Amino acid sequence: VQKVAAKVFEAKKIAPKNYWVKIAYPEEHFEPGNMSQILASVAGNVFGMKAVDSLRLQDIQWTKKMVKSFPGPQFGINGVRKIFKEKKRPLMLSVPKPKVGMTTAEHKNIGWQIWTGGLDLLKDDENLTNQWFNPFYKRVAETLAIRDKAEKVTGDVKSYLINVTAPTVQEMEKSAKFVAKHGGEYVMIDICTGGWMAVSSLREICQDLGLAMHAHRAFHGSFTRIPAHGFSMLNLAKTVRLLGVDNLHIGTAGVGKLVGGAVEVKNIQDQITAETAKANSAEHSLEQNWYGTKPVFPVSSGGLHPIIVEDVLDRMGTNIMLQIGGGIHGHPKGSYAGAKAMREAVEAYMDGVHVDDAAKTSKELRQALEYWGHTRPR
Ligand code: RUB
Ligand code: CA
Repeated sequence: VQKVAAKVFEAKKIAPKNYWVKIAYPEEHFEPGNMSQILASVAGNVFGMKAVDSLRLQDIQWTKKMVKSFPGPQFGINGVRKIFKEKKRPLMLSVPKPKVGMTTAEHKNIGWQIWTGGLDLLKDDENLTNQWFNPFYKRVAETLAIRDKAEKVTGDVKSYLINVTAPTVQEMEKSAKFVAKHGGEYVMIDICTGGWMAVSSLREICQDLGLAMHAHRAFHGSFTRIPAHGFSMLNLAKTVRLLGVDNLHIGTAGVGKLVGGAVEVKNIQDQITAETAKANSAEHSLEQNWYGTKPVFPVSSGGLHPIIVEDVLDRMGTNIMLQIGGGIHGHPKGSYAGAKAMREAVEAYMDGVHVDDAAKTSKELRQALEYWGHTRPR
């Protein structure tokens, strides 16, 4: 018992009943490679104790042995860039909107428009899995067939982030195998509602099938968002880097519609991409040596449109993925024009051209500028 007990080694009082506390655990406390066991321990019952009014787990500094007990991403940023033969610019993805309710024919038609309009990836949304109006197997087979055509027409690599989140791991495995059999390169999983065991299991399945993994974080706001309570987004990001997802949504650094300001999001970006991430006192995060774990591709998404893409790239740099849903399909001339506008906004940024100037020579970008201006969502 003594051997596996935890120790408080620092407690800083910041208000009468308010402390920042650091706690060390011996490695023997844990089952290496079992995230569900580890988090049941360090982020478990303590959150429900009557004696605790509120509690925030801000960061976990993982030891070498623990880091090495997880696979980390199979592809990482460079591996994903290799798939697309694209070394520099942000990769671009789009979720069809409305996100549920379209038939398979409608859904794949949106795919065709955004691929031929210049985007790299079509993406399922978090709550589209296997519903009657757009069943999984039909959607995968038909959409990947259209994808192949879009590749022929454009001469570029195109892919599809297919949501394999399922009721059981067995079902998820069946889905992933079907994706691989039909020539897909990617699957997507809802990491929070799916759970750590599902993410770990899918990582193993993807290793066997050679598929990359996209992580959607819907539900995270229920435990990350209140500053004085819960499990931070930083923790979530580090957890899934260990588990081995290749892409993760981390926010728009304050530009888009969802929570996560510039300081927080930049710190998370650093933590999921660095070889050794520095401590950040403003964010109360610790140094983390990743011992060779591959970096995760940060995905910026939520309430973006082509005209404000440059604001995101100014804040996060160009080594990211950009997802735009409503800001493409809501373009006054439709999804194809929206995709063109987004592609042109990104190309302009890469050439150092301001989006307002680029709009003078691009019809689709001009229409986007007239429609949205530089407005950011609340
Ligand atoms: C984006 C969307 C995604 C969110 C997820 O659509 O629906 O689910 O971005 O949030 P749109 P996050 O581009 O129309 O806003 O990326 O913060 O995890
Ligand atoms: Ca969504």
